[in-house]
Amino acid sequence: MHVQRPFFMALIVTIFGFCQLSAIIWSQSSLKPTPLHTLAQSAKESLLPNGIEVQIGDLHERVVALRDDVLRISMWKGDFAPEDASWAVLASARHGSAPVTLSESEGHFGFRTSALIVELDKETLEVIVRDQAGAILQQDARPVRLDGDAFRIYKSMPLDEHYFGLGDKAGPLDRRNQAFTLWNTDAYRFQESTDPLYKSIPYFMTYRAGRALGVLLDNTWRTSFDFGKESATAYSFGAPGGPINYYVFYGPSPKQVVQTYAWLTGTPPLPPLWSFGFQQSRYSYMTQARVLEVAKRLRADRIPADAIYLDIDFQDQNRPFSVNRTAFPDLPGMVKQLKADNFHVVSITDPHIANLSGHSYLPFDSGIAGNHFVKNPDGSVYTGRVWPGPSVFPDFTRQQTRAWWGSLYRDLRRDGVEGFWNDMNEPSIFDSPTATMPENVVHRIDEPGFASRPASHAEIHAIYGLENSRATFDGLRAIDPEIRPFVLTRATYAGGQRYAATWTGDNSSSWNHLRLTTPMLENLGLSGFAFSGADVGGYAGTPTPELLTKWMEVGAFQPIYRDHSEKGKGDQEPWVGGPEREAVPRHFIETR
Ligand code: NBV
Repeated sequence: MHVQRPFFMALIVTIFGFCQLSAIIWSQSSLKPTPLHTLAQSAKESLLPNGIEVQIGDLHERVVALRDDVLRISMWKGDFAPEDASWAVLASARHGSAPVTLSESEGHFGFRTSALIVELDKETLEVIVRDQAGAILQQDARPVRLDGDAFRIYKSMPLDEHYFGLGDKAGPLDRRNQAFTLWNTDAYRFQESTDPLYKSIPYFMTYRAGRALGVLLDNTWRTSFDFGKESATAYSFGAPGGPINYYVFYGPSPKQVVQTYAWLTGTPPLPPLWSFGFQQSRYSYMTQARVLEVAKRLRADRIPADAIYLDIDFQDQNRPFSVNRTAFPDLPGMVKQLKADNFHVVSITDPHIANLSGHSYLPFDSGIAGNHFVKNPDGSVYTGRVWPGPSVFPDFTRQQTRAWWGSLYRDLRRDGVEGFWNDMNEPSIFDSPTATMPENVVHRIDEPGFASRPASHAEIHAIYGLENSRATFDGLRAIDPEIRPFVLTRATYAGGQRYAATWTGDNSSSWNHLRLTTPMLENLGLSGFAFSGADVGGYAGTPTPELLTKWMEVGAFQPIYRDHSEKGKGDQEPWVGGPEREAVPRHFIETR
């Protein structure tokens, strides 16, 4: 033993030195990437009914075929795969399974479906996806970069490949040469270069040589996507935490990719017919009399409008689910009168509930009684300042909380309000340095399919608006199973199209913003949100008569057609430019 120990020590030192030396050589060589494992470890393959799992050391990579043309790729360290749960991807899709034929070569494990060929590098775990004829559709550009909980996936970026999706990020239609962060943000007066914006839709489509491919990174943390800023030859996506879990799906047509994205994340419900009409809004029509006056003018001027909006000032001191009875003395009467004239009323219902104990404010009292609000790490209820002053925030990751939230719509529904607008649900918070909740605020997930567990706001932030709009949609259906709810949400995540339509937030009354509406709405459409709009005339500022007229024309051909503008600026209704100009929107609304 005495003789052997130094020998073993020397051997270990030699092996260690060799590994280090090879690591240095490998990392310096541009031809061969750094391997994910030491040389002593070799890859083990496990066969699955619909794919393969490969293990090197404690690193696992699993690639399975959910359909012939849909792959799910996941990677994790240690013995336990991440929880198979998703806010976005339907269980029916996640549990899909297509038959595969295994194939192995000297350097690769792999399999083929009737549509795709998959190869996994035995040393680096890099993935290559080919079509049936062997043409490369997607290829890792280097091994997945792992750094603590953070990860980044790099894919080769051919010179002639183009990228679409990620929801309504501003800028050109093609995402190439740009980088984006997904972190839902109240971006008042955003500009073409502003990022992040209101939504997180971690999905994009690649398009090259007539072939389209979809990629959905189902990770709710602060994900980021880089299409050529960091490198001219690789695009990448990653997150500071959460599961390494993405779906790759083949067209070849873009239309098939969008259809498959809908297979994965769901389709929008059929909206009520009236929501396709012209919608008139304003922050805010301050009184009942003003709402009726605007409606009367629309009819008198033969502007065929179908909806009229109540923004936050219809409420008592901006408190959600309350009504300012001085300004709106007879809300049900007003709604009835409007309805008789074929107007449908949409009201805002922000998620921040006024922190008002002892005021008989039902949303607060019942929310506290039901333990429905998100907590600080010390267990106290988290409070942040928004429109009503200090406010508390429903924990929409709990199914009971969503049901409670849904029940709050009973009174407005009884009063005849038909559409509901979920604004400020990034969530936007005024007195926070990050403009939202601290990342250590605690949610308590209680949701079928998920383990019941506490989750940090860092994990939940991206889905707060999604689950808010889901609670609204499901609540409206629970109150009245016969209606087709119209829910308009500002923040959302992939799959949010199942519950709500959306708009692009606080744009500006400028020609550039009018131009931006087209690529923003097209990319939203490619990202599952077929029913979306941008504030016609621009939200911030006052449009010139020329700009308003042109915007009314363009808006007529966009899915949601809503004229909306901010407080304290000039009027923006179709008649403000005088009778000659007003004839233009009338014509285009009629055409629509
Ligand atoms: O509720 C007021 C506004 C609303 O009109 C707008 O459409 C939202 O995007 N809301 C933002 C709150 C604050 C605006 C400065």
